[in-house]
Amino acid sequence: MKKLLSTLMLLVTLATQAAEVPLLQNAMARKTTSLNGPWHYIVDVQEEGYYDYRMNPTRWGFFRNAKPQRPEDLIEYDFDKAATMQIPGDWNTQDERLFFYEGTVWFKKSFNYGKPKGRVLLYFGAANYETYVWVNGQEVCHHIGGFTPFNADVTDQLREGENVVIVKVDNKRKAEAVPTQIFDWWNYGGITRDVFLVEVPDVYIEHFSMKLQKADAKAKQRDINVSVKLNKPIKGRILTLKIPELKVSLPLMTNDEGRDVLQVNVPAKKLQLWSPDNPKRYHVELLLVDPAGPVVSDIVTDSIGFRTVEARGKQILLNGQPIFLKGISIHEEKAHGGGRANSTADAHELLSWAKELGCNFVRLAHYPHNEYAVREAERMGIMVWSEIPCYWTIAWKNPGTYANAERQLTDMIRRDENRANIIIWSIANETPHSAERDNFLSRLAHHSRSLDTSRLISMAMEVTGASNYKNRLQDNMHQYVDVVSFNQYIGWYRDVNDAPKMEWEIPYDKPAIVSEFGGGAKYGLHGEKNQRWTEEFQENLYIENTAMLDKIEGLCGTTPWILKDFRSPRRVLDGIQDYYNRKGLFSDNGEKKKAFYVLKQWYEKK
Ligand code: GCB
Repeated sequence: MKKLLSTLMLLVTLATQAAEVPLLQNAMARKTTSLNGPWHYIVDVQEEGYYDYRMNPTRWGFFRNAKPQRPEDLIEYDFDKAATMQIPGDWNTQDERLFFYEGTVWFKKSFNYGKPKGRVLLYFGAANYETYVWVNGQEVCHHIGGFTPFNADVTDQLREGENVVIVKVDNKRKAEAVPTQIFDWWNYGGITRDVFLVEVPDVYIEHFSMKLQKADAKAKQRDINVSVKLNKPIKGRILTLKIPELKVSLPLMTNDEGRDVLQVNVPAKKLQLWSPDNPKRYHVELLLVDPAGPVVSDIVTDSIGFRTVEARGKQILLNGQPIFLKGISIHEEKAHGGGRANSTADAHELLSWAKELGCNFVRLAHYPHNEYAVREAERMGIMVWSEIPCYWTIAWKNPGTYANAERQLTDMIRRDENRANIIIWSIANETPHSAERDNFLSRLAHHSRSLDTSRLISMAMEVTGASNYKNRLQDNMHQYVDVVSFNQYIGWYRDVNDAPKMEWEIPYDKPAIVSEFGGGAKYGLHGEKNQRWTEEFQENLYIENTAMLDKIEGLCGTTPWILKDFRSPRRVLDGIQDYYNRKGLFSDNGEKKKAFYVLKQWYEKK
């Protein structure tokens, strides 16, 4: 009897339990209902709404439910009387009390919804860092990681008419988190990217990828590998792939895992390849046919570019041709002032500055940027290095930390797998050497390759100097990456007069990227070239560094640090930094510093 009761209870829970489901790729291209706009919020420093006064999670955590079970729960809070902030958006720049805040904020959004035909997923572009979501009082997901999307199936929780979503977001820094406690950027909290509902049929296309196979220049035919996955392991479902401009229309049929693969052959002459000079993308449609009749039950469309990228010896080849990556590093911060960037317009402004600088490449540091930014870069012909926040001193020995990093890597790849402009997945930045770190990062490199072999793997390493002026790049991780990249700060954390004497040895037959160099300057501050913080100091640092880089054998690209001054709590120098890292070539208000022109001229010659 007891067993029966507990089984029944389990069934009841399962029937109503919503959960995070695998990421829906290209969710924006489907039927969506935006939940962006004003959300009520309550700042909850001691997490009163989640724990009781003994720090036990409360069963009825009263903030969880907009219509609490017990009326007395309403006594000490009222979302509807609380202020609102714009979502998407960080809380730090929307409420001055929250500028430095790290902790929990509760959000509430009410909305009307009609009866959906199929399933409904609640999709978050990102929320930093740990998020719990309740729909009409029921928990629908718990997500960790501040820069990747997640979605939950909320079909059974939605009702016709008024609905309520409650979200708890906590951006406390933690030793075992990814990133860990110390990092050089602002810990913007909140629901920082779009939120929307997506309607999908019961059986839908969860994910598909299209990748151009490498071929030699004389090949008459080019092959595109297509792979499709449904949300359910259903065998025998028919799909049609169409690329109208190439007159491609081909069938696929799922296996018992709900997957299929296909090779599309296109005459080489007909296929325009994506490149910075010609960022060609093709309209692609993938249709799922209803088994009951010739009706399309699901459709996904996208604009997809085709290119190859490979490392050969010390060169990087794009579409078979050697290319120098004229790059710049970028943080995901709005072009004017601070705050998280989260729209195509934000991305366009930053990327236009990069173009003006003569860039064909950007390092989107130090975490996956929003999808609009990657897509806008693709449209503008800018190649991308995309990375996960395994930054500095991660808890290498902690299995949970590894699982977290792997999950972020997976979701970054899954979201952007069809973006031709992403040529590098980066797995880490400036990580101190140890056996545990090598184990952690090599597993990540293997994982990345198991998901995607159509891109290069790299990570920003550190150079270990062999003697005072002789620098040797020595890192066990060289064997797991395709491109060896390293950061160096000659002229900033070391005397600029050392630059001409520096020798660089990269003892690996792999392409090398200098993934950071630079120094700080306060826009408008002028003086001698040896006077720190002046524009002239930074200008001279760029002159000396670019001359030094010209002597590095096998250098195939660089992403100086950084496009624009960005907020960082580590940068406390009054009157100069004022909580901004000042290494930007643009000020935080978009004014160009003198060093901008040095780099621009250098890139013109590359
Ligand atoms: C680095 C880090 C970067 C910092 C930069 C700096 O090496 O990778 O995140 O912001 O140095 O300004 O010190």
